[in-house]
Amino acid sequence: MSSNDSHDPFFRVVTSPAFHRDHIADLLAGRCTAIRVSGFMPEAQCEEILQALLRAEFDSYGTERVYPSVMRFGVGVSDHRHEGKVTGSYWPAIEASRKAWSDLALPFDPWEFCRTGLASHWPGTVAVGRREGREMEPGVAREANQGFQVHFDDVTREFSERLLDANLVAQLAFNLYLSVPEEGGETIIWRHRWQPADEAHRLPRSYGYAQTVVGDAEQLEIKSVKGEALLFDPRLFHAVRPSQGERRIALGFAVGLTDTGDLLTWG
Ligand SMILES: O=C(O)CCC(=O)C(=O)O
Ligand SMILES: [Fe+2]
Repeated sequence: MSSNDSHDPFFRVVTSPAFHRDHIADLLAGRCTAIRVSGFMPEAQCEEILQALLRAEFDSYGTERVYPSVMRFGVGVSDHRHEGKVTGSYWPAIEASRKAWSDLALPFDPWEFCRTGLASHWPGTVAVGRREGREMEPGVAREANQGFQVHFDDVTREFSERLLDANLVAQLAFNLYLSVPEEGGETIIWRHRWQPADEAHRLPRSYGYAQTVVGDAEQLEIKSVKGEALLFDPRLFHAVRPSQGERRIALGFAVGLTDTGDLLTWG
C-alpha cells in the first residue's frame, strides 16, 4: 500500500468469472479500476498460442522509445506515429503481421476468442476498430520480461487526429496472460491521471516516466496468473515490474467505447 492512508473506495479491482456488463460499465465510469477474469482462456488453448509464438520470431519495439526492450509479435499503432499522426508505414506493417499470424497456423483466432469473451454480456458489438475504412491490427503479443516503465495510454492525447473511424468516449486496456513468471511481472496501477506538470518527470526520449511522477498516490498491484484476462483503465499511470524465470508473454489490445455504445479494439 502507499504511504498515503486515505483510500478511494472506487480505486479497486473487481474479480469475476466473466466480463459482466455492469463491471465494464463501472470500469468505464471510474467506479472500479480493473477487472480480473481468471480462467478466461483454458490452459490448453493458452499453451497452443504460446508454443506457436515461441517457435516464431518476435520483433522489438523501437528500442529508442521503449527501453528496457519489449518484444512483440504484431503491430502496435504507437510504433507508427509521428507528430501525432499515423505514418504510412502502418498499413504495410499490418499486412506483414497478418501473414506472420496466419503462418502460426493456429486452429482458432486468439483475438476473436478475446473479443467474444468481452462481448459475452455487453449489449453493443465488440469488433476490431477501423481506420480510413480498413480494419486495424487486432492486437499484439508482447513479451515484457524486463517490465514496462511507468506510463499511461490515451490515444486522444497521443494522436492529434481521430485514430479510428468512430468517436471514442473512453479507452480501456485488455491483456490475456499466456505465460507468467514466478517472481515479478506484477502490473501496478496508480491512482494518478496525467496532468501537465507530470511532463517534468518524463524519461528522455522514452514512452515512460520516472516513478516520482506518481508521488505517494494509492497503488494496486496485480499478479496475474496464466489464462487470466485483465481489463483496466490505462489513463491511470501503470507499470509492469521486471521478472525472473519464466517469460512474461501476454496478448494485449486497446478497447475504445464509442458514442454508439460499441467496443472497438486495436493493437
Ligand atoms: O502487461 C500488462 O500487464 C500491462 C501492459 C500495459 O502497459 C497495457 O496493457 O497498457
Ligand atoms: Fe500500458
